[in-house]
Amino acid sequence: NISFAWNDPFDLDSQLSEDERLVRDSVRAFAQGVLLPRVTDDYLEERFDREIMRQMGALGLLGPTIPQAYGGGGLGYVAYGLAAREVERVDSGYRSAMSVQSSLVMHPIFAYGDESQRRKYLPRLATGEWIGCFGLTEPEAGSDPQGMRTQAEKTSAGYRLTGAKTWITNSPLADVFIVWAKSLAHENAIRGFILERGAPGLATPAIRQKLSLRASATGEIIMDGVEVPEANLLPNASGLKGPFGCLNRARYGIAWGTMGAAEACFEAARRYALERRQFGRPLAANQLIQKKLADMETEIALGLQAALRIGRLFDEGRLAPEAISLVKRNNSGKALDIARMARDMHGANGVSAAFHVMRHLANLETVNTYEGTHDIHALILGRAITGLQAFF
Ligand code: TGC
Ligand code: FAD
Repeated sequence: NISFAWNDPFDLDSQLSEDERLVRDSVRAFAQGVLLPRVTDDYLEERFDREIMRQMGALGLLGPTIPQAYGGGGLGYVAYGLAAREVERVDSGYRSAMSVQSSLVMHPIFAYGDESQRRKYLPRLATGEWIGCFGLTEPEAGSDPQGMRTQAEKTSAGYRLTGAKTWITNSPLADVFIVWAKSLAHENAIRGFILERGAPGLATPAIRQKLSLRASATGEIIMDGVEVPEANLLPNASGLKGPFGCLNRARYGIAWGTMGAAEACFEAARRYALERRQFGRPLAANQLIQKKLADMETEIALGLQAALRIGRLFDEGRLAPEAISLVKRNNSGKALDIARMARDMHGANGVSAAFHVMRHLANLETVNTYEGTHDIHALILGRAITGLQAFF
């Protein structure tokens, strides 16, 4: 008799290697033991504690796919995805901090930087001693980063950067800034620069009163003629494919992470429906409730299989960016639907921070928007399907 596991219907577990299971289990223990007990306070107080980065660093969660020679974990993309799933099971904001550091800061330094940049920045980013951020979005350029206004002018010693980035994860506490700017000396091509806190003309005001991702710090990067030495230009990337190469990795992590948040909501809704009684029986005994649980389980099972599949393709070097768009878009949207359903099934308790589901719901609104909105990924896929550009 073949048994069915409601929380692992396709036996994902057996599709993982021993090492991958080990990563999953150790990150789960950290997330449940260290992050979960503090998340409600962090969220309500709109706080991100840099100690969390050191703890993640100690566990090998920062730069897990970067070679060990630079302080990274030397792991594959499936292991990275499993870690994102476990961290986001607790909160999308904590996963954001990890994704930005790993995919959007360490990756470009590793992939586009020279050896001295790698040696200088990667080890301290890997331990969490330094925190990094990634500045692409601007007040007038979100979905269309080609429209950015930030400019780099050539000087005798390097470049002078002027412009503003906004909605930047980690910026208020970052030590290291990967900033993308149009470089006049390179025919106005988009180039990446490494900035450091303390540079004259650099300011990082926090964006307050977010109703989403409150356990993650978000801010601006204001550059008023910031001098950047030549040695801090990323030499090996030019054009939008530089930042997009980083986004591919972060979007991939989101494909897994959102399923962690969805699983947390599904499991909370199941537990609540079994415990809560109305009309003389558990909520879970009602057909409408069971259908919602079945829908949630189905989308999570399919979403996890898709995430695993693109992870394997990534590790084999065969993953097209459009496939990442497909799964980032689907899993973010489905996780948002699942969180909304779970909130509803908790009745009034669902709006309380103590039950976690509304926090996930509010977070997933951001996740559905950043790293390319749900509709922008539809347009990326639409272009791949039809060969026709529908952005403009
Ligand atoms: P397009 O003409 O499509 O491409 C320009 C150049 O880039 C190349 N390229 C890619 N390369 C690698 N990976 C990808 N995914 C790539 N997509 C495009 C492309 O081949 C081309 O290269 P070349 O050599 O010909 O120059 O550019 P477009 O301007 O038409 O792009 C349109 C669009 C909408 C697809 C793109 O702009 C887009 O994806 N917009 C969304 C913007 C976005 O995702 N922003 C994210 C900001 S960072 C963030 O949100 C972090 S949140 C972090 C957290 O807290 O977790
Ligand atoms: P817009 O581009 O103005 O889009 C608004 C709406 O219009 C969306 O629904 C969009 O889908 C739609 N739309 C836009 N263009 C089209 C079109 N051609 N056709 C049809 N519909 C269209 N950015 C960074 O660079 N680094 C970060 O670390 C970072 N962290 C973030 C953290 C948080 C909490 C948030 C909320 C955002 C963060 N972002 C970051 C910014 C994020 O990437 C952008 O918000 C996102 O790319 C969308 O840009 P926008 O907000 O300007 O929306």
